[in-house]
Amino acid sequence: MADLELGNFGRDFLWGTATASYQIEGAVTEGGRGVSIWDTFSKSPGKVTNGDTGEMACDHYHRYVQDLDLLAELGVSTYRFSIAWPRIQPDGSGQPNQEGIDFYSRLVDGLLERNITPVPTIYHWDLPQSLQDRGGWTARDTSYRFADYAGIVTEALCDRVSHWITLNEPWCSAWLGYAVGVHAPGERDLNAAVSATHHLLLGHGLALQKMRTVADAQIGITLNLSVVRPASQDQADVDVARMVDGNLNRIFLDPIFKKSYPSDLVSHYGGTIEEATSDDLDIIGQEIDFLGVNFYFPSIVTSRQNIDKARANGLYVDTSRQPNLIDADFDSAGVHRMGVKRTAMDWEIEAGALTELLVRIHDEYSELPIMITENGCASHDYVNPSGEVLDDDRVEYLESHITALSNAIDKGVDVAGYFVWSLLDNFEWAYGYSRRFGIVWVDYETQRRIPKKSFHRYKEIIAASKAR
Ligand code: IFM
Repeated sequence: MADLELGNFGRDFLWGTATASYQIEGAVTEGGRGVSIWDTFSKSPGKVTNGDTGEMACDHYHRYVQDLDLLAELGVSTYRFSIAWPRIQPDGSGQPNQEGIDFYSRLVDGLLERNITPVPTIYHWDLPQSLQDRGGWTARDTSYRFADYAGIVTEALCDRVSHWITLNEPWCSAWLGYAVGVHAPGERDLNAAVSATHHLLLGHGLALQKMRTVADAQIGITLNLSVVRPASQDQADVDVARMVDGNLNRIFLDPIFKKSYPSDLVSHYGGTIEEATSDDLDIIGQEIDFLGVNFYFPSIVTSRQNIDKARANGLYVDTSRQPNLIDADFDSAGVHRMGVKRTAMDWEIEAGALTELLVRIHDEYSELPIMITENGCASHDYVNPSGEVLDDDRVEYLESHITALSNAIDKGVDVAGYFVWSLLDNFEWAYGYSRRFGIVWVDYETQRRIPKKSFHRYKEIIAASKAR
């Protein structure tokens, strides 16, 4: 394997991996944990491939010591995990459940004993069901409940935790959860998604306020962002790409960095966004210490009226499924370029898009440090007769994206860390266990872990970077 050019990564660069509570912990009825929206959703027939649920997942709740040892063997300097809200407040409010706090406290101690910096995400989608029963993220009250919960976990762990992430990918919570309906709670209502977007952002801001009074720490938010390109220079395609970009990127970046919602989206959506007061926007736009970016793939979109033209231009447009609510609203469709490799999620691979995205954030929004809090790919992995998982395509994916990061640093972007998604194969939401993102194979029958080739390659990269 060729050596990567790692000269751009400083000595204190944070090399890590990431996971999330519902995707790995299992033990959903243990330790006083309450019910989350993902427990409910995954048990509803037809929502998750093969009827999979997170009930057992990787059994990390019981096997976390073994998983911490894997991290130590990998040589990471940091680990991003998430805290399950229903373990801390089973019903989403009130007194904390000590057993839940103790679990994360043990996890943090175990990381520190291995010289690994813990980076907890406070919310990675497991909303207590009781709060969903009162409207979930469409209810303003949920933002205040979230801030209380964030205050509780910060107070409990701030003596040992220096880096925090408030929310993971609020776009997915709001738009996949309340508009497209493929994530919990499974609603299909554009207005609900708009309202959830604002309340998630408000919750982030209120949590920041509370956390600042408790801890002197580095606090950020993680967004799933991408470059959105029109399939052609036809005005209809350009207009559609602008709206899709607004829905994915600007609707979060503008309030966080400019204390306003983009005017085109305000006039398109109206509703809760239109009513957002300047007080709300001041809360949302408070200073953060770093921006977390999750990057997987670039997006290329066409106006539906141009689908035939896109096909004639050699692009692939899948029209076998009904357009989801977002596509229907913008009259858009996603396209694929022929000859561009795709992952097992059907996501196009283009590492250069990561450089482009980071330079855009730097030029248009902020020069704050950026952490790539997730990047990785699902592959068609298997254990070969020698007991190995030779995931060469994942190795290639990771190498090319690390190179893309180095290129972004060359162009002046302050990149502070990189977290591979994911340490372990795990519960991939609506896809259940049918998609594997881990650099460690998990045999779900036996819970045996097998480090894949990508684990060994990432270990080499980290060691080489640290040795410079
Ligand atoms: O598994 C998810 C993760 O929970 C959030 N970001 C994207 C990953 C891959 O789909």
